[in-house]
This record gives sequence, C-alpha cells and structure tokens, in this order.
Amino acid sequence: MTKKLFLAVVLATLFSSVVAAQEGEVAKETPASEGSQAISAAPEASEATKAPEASESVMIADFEGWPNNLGGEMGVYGSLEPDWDNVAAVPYSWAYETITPGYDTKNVHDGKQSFRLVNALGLKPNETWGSFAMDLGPTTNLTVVPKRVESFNASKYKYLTFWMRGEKGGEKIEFLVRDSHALNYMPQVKHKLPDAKTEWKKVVVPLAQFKGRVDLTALDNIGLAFGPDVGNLRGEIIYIDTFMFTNSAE
Ligand SMILES: [Ca+2]
Repeated sequence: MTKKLFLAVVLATLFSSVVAAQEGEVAKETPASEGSQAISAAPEASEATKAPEASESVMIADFEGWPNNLGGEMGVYGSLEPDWDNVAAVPYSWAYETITPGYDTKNVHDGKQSFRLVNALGLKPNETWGSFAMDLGPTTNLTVVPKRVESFNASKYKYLTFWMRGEKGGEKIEFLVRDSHALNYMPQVKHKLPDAKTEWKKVVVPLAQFKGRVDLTALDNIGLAFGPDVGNLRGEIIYIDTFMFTNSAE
C-alpha cells in the first residue's frame, strides 16, 4: 500500500541525526549506451514516449507505478505531508490515481496517473517549507543518514525534463538535487523554475549549470520545493508527470 510506503519514508527521514555519509557508491548503470545513436529500427522496450532517439533518454518517473521507473522511493515532506485520515474530503499530495477522489484525466500528462502536490492542506499546514522528492535508484542501506541508494550517473544527459500543470496558474516551484556525497538530506542545489500554467507545460532544466555544485555522475535524489518557502499559498496545487533525463530539449 502506498500509505505504508509513505510512512516508511517518513520514518526513514525521522532517523536523521548526525551520521556521516559513506563514500564509494557504485554508479548505477544507465540504459543509454555511450556513442550509440539508435535512431531507427530496434524499438526500446522501456521507452514508450515520442522521443525519436530512445537511447538518448531515460524515464525517471511516469508515476504509473511504485516505486519510480528507476526503482527509487518517492515522498512528500513538510507542508506537503498528507493527512491520511482526511484524504476523502481534502486534496492531498501523493500519486494521482484513478481511485483518487475527483480524478480527472486533464490532470494527467501521459498514461493514467501523475503526481499531485498540494500545499498546506495536510498534517502540517503551518510548516514553512514543503517538498516532493524521489530517489534515483533502489535503497541499499536504510541504517545511515542520509540513506544510501544506487546512485544515478546523469553526466551523459544534457537535460532533466518533466511536465507540469497548475490548478490556478502562477504556482511556484524550485528544483532540488542531492548527490551521493551529501552529508544530510538538504539538497545541494535549489534552482528556481518558471511558474506553473493551467495547461500542461514541459519544464526543461539544463544540467550543465549544476556542475561543481553537485556530482552529476552520482545523483541520489531529485525533487521540487512547493511550500511557503518558494512563495506558495495554502491550498495551491500542481500536477507533475513524466520526469526524464534526456539529450533532447524538444
Ligand atoms: Ca503518467
């Protein structure tokens, strides 16, 4: 159940005190082989997008299942934390599924599911920050802080892209990244993105700008800040879908 997974993530987060992270993470192998172009023929089984060069992209999360497409856990924190006893009546941050109350396909970019972020209608309405975050590989060690995951080597990709739709338009977000060298759960990069619009919009984040601030060969976690700290009001909602690393900004 997603609820149990959510609680597990919360519990894992609560372990945070001061334990030094360990080095030596093995970079995750990625589907994109170096130097291969693979423009025609040979359809890639794992890629169902319209991207013409399948090997040039890798899906991080289409939110059609759990965990994400890289095997990573996903969670919401701070002002985004849901009140699970009240989800029948109040919009909540979590996977947006056909069973979600009020489900509407307009809130899904591809497939049948997306992920919804709702600010300050859950357990912590007065929290000063709120974020969505997801690991870029399976968990390998939960006994340390930050927990260890299989890191992802994103150095061969130019962009991170995803799709976003705001409930009212004008919702604010910032992009977050953490690598395998981080000593705690604080993201090493917090990068402002364009505000949401009411129609689905593709967000393209060039990765080169983060060189020197984060190790692109060993990324552990990416996320979005969506709380009061980035300027959102109580009850603001966005839908996100289709996170990819890619070499095409199209
Ligand atoms: Ca989807």
